[in-house]
Amino acid sequence: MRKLTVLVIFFLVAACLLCFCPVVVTAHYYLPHRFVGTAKVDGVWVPEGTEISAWVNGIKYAETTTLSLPNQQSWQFILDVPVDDVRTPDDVEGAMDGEIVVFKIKRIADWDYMVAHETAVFYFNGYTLVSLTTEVPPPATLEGQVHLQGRPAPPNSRWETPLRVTFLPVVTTEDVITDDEGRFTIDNIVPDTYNIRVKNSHTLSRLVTGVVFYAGATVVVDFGTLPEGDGNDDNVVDIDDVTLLATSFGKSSGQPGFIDNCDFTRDGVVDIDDVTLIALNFGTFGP
Ligand SMILES: [Ca+2]
Ligand SMILES: [Ca+2]
Ligand SMILES: [Ca+2]
Repeated sequence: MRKLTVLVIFFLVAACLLCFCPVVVTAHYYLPHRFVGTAKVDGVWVPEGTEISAWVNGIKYAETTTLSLPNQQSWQFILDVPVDDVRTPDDVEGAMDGEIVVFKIKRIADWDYMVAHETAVFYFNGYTLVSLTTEVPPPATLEGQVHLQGRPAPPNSRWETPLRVTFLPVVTTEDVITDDEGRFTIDNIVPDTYNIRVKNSHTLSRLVTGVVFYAGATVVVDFGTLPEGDGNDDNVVDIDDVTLLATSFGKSSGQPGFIDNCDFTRDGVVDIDDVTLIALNFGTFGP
């Protein structure tokens, strides 16, 4: 009888261990690793709200924004990087032991990621203190070129044209004036890849996509010919532009009723040459 009791207790204990041990081990194994740290750009602590992220094998696993740093001894951010679930070999839910964690710092003002010099080795559970540092990359330069209709061959002062240059997808705009050959320069561009649109107030726009600006480099972009005739500046050449031009037809600069934005040829008079340009581009629109 006593033997039986001992056996029953033994089996009960064994059953309990079998039931609970895997759960305990599993729960422990899948705890993320916590990175606690500070970040400096060009030797200066990053401001509150700076985005910090943790990447493994090119995948972002954690992201946060920095807190203010009341004193320079404390931490600014916490990143919890998840661990991969070994029970799902076809899916990657996080990092594996021994993999390298790369940290990126994203400045709010200019939307670019900067890779920190420091990396860390991932292991499940636990935490690691990191002090991230990086430098702002040197800016890039755009040397742009547009071609214009209805002017004498360049160089000519009638090629000096105001342009609005828009960098996408995050919209920033620059207003420039081309030289007498339709060229312009924009400095201090944050290195990144952009779609760039140029427009003059009486032409359709032109768009060049996927322009890559490397740090410190100058990129030359020819935007092609800007089609004239958009007198009302809505990026379409249509009947509204014809109507607008008609009210100004035959008028010269300085005369009542002269509409400067309908003088597409920039010769100081709205006449048949401007009508010819509307006719040339009628029914088209800009990107
Ligand atoms: Ca997995
Ligand atoms: Ca128009
Ligand atoms: Ca004209």
